[in-house]
Amino acid sequence: MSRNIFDYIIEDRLPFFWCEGCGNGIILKSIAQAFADLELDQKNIVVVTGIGCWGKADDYLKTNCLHVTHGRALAAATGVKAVNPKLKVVVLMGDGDGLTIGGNHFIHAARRNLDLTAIVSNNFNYGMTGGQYSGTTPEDSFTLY
Ligand SMILES: Cc1ncc(C[n+]2csc(CCOP(=O)(O)OP(=O)(O)O)c2C)c(N)n1
Repeated sequence: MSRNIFDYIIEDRLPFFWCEGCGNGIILKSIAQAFADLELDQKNIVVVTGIGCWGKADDYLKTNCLHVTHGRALAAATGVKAVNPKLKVVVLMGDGDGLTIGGNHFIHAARRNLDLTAIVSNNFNYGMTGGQYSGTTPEDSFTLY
């Protein structure tokens, strides 16, 4: 059966709430396209999100979703995968979420190597709270904060 992005994205919720020029919508569309290409059943996908602009991605998805505390998405996803390894567990994190406040969980998730799919939307700053520096902000650069 051929699938398309609207098997995974809730069309009624469009447009996305992200700001004009933000790449998050393009990333989410690409993820939905990947789900379609792999012909994944929505029931077998669990998308785990943290907090932040990118953490809102689950608002638009028809898959199972788990929206958890800032920096802890990989920890929650580890629990989901440990209980049911057959699930396709996809973890969506901002750079602040995944690599800064969540930096330790990132290291331990890599060490455990449980076959989670971790996707970091790296906008090089803490977007939702106004542009504070994150762990990926390039040295000597300025954000709008
Ligand atoms: C424990 C905790 N600390 C701080 C916050 C405040 N907070 C909410 S979103 C956010 C920044 C998110 O930035 P990032 O993860 O890079 O995602 P983006 O918004 O850029 O997509 C912060 C610091 C929070 N919600 N919880």
